[in-house]
Amino acid sequence: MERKFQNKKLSDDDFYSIQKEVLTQWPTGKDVDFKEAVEYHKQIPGSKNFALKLSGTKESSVTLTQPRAGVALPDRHIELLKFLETEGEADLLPTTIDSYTRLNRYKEAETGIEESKTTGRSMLNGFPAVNYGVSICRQVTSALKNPVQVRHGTPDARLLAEITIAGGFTSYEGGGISYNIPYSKNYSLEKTIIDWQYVDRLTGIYGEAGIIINREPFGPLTGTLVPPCISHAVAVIEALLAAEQGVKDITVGYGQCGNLIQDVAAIQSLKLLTEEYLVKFGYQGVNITTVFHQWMGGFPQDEAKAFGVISWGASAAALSKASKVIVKTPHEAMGIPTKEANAAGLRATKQLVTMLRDQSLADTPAVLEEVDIISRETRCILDKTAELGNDDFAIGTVRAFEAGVLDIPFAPSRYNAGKIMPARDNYGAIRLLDPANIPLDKDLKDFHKAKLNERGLYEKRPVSFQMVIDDIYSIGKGTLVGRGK
Ligand code: 8ZB
Repeated sequence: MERKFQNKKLSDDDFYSIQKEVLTQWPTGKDVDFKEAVEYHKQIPGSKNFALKLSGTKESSVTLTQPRAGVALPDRHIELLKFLETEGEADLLPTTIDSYTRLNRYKEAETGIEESKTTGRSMLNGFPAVNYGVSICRQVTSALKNPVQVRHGTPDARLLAEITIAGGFTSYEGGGISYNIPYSKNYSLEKTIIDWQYVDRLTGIYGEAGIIINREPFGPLTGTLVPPCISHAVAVIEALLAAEQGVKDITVGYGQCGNLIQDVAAIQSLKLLTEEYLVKFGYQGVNITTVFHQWMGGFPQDEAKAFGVISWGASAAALSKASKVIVKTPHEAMGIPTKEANAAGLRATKQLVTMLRDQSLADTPAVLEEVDIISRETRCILDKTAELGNDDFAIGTVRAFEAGVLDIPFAPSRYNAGKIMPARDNYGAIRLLDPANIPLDKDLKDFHKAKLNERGLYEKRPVSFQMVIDDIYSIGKGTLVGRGK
């Protein structure tokens, strides 16, 4: 079966013929029964539905907290999530999937499970949901009070989606761009877009059966000096691709840059731009919420300093009025956190999002100015992408990456140009030192140049790649702008 590569809703024939193949990729696939899964979801209380809980934030204006967490064995995993719910006061829960599963290497995941049983500690860096199958996933999701989301980084996430959604998860992270370009070297973009069309269509089919499943493109991309316009363009495109497949509830994301004005403006513009482009391309009735990721770059080793970084992220998340915040832990520089460290990061964050709930920076002139800048930049990229694809965003995206019109900094993929150079301006906002082929208008290019020149003058050194290097390591060393020696 050869389907044309385009941004078009999968036909039932296409979907079900792919499904046959997907569900035989690993033995647990045969336990997926869509009709039975819909009945199962119908008895899950609304308080445990991800989309419903997120939408509740629209009235309350409090940003919900969510950790990352996943271990190899189901009992331990449930214990961990319960701990984060009670001791960490987490509003939303994750299940972070292990790296073997993310690469569809289920045999090795099986070995990891066995080794975890014999050693008594987790030998996988997440929960291998495919190996466990539908009924163990249901043990996890039913053991908790709050909604649970699958968080991973899987280029081909079709079987994982089938199993976990049937397993009672009500939200699924990822997308054909955001789980490819930042994560893989050789995975074709066309292939990952096709495979994520399947995941989105599956979500759409659940929706048509009355079960609303939240979808979340991965906002931070490489987490390394990503200018908001780039991550926004990817988020909007993935929202458009999802909407075409019938997805009705989408959370668009953004990773903290560190400059408060830019961060608040980024979340505001992200929501507005997503809604603008959905309407512009004919998608009605899609509910949009936002997620703010606490600092995704290098962290200080010192736990007290790490709490400083976490709390600044919590503050920016709260002041931006993001619907939810993904929380880091004081063990970030070391690796996978203990459950205690994870809960501590959550509680520090909870303190700030509740303390700051009544403050807003929405109408601050500097924020409004930055909203305007980010929106204009993002539209330049999106409109060029649409043009390259004759208004088809699947085709346009592949062409835009080929042309460097979409270019993600520091991504390993050979499908990414890797030509742009981001750096902080004198106030720590992320700008483009070299926009390469990002199609910004001349006045926007001049704006970036002026911002970098201002920093160069202040630091009495030329604007150069050395600034980029200094900025990558700065937060770990206690500053935001890497001022050099
Ligand atoms: C792209 C996301 C990276 C972040 C955290 C890392 C890092 C990964 C787990 C986890 C808790 C896990 N992360 N796997 N945190 N439990 N199994 O995701 O530390 O912050």
